[in-house]
Amino acid sequence: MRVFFIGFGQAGGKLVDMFLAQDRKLGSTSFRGIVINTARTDLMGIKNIPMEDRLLIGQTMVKGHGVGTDNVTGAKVAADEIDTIISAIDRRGTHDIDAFVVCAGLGGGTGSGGSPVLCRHLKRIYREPVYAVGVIPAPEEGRLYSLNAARSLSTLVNEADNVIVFDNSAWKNDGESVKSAYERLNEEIVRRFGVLFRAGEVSKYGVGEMVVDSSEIINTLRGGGISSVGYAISEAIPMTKNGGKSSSKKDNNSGLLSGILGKKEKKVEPHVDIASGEDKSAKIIGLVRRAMLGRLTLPCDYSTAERALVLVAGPPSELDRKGVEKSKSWVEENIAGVEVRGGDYPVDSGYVAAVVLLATIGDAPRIRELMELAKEAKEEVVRSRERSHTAMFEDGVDPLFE
Ligand SMILES: Nc1nc2c(ncn2[C@@H]2O[C@H](COP(=O)(O)OP(=O)(O)OP(=O)(O)O)[C@@H](O)[C@H]2O)c(=O)[nH]1
Ligand SMILES: [Mg+2]
Repeated sequence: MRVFFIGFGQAGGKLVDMFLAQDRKLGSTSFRGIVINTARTDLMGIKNIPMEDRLLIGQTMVKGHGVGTDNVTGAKVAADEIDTIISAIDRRGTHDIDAFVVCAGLGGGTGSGGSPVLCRHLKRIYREPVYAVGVIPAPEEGRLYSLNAARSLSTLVNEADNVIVFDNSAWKNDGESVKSAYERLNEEIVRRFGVLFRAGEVSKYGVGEMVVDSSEIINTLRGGGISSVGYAISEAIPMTKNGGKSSSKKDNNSGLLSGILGKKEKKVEPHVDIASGEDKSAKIIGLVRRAMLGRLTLPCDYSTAERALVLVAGPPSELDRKGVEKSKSWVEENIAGVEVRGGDYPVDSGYVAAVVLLATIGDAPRIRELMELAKEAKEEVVRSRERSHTAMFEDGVDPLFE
């Protein structure tokens, strides 16, 4: 899929920076993008995006210093400067893209407030679907972050065609602070979504036997709401004497796709056993199960997913049609809906990986928690308004007639 990424705020900007770095490393042109922020210094920290594609907004209001976790200001700045944002997107070129993906941390101010506004305008202006990749904060980041995320998310699900969520709290290790884990978390995000969004793009290592077209990703995400992604990777594939693993020809592109699946490609000793069809198939089914039952980007009850997409990436010699078909049936038996799409994606790697996109999920504990928190906060505001209203009446002042 050809994706136009927009990184909004600091987390969003860093993610898009990494998506584009990955694309460059692979020698691919599937991804392009711009980054937007209200903080000048954060934009300066971006490494892989040319200056003209880094947009500083809100200068008259916050003078390049960021909106300081105030997502109402974040939304206002985005709305006021939407024409500038759209011009920057058009300048980068949109005619050949399949989808927009807006990335943001939903707990702060700029990306949290700005991304729903941007999604609404993108949908109004372009025909391509608009997805959001939203990072939700860990509870330890504080109540304000959670409230911002709850508010942003409830708007975003109405404005974007689908919101794929990554939960920081599910991914940081015990004893590790969220901040110190950013780099690692971002790698996890970019690895999963990089493989997913890249599906259907023809690589020089061939077209899959069962190609996943971008329309299948789009149809999987069509139900809207919130989605989550699972991922699992195999052990290193033993190389066969006659080159059972993908060739390691030395040319300009050699190894460009290596590393895409996430493990350091290591040299494997030549091995005479060639995995039989049965073995390959069993391996694929095992990986897909691990992807779906293991840690998801947003921990959720997978049995409530309406649709799913199963993607198996690896060297062509390891991709097995029967394995993919059986995995799809297994996923179909385990989710609420019956629409399970899938296929393979040949890459030059010494590993096989499975990505499972669980789309339009019905229940996720952390989302429920965020929504309850937002509801409580709203009730508190109403109660405190009522209290001050009563107090004013007691003083003999009716604010309506003041
Ligand atoms: N996974 C991950 N989360 C991040 C990263 N940077 C920030 N966050 C989270 O994203 C949320 C929003 O933070 P930022 O992106 O810094 O906020 P912003 O959009 O720049 O907004 P302001 O700084 O308030 O103007 C918080 O919950 C952070 O924990 C990152 O690099 N990776
Ligand atoms: Mg910021």
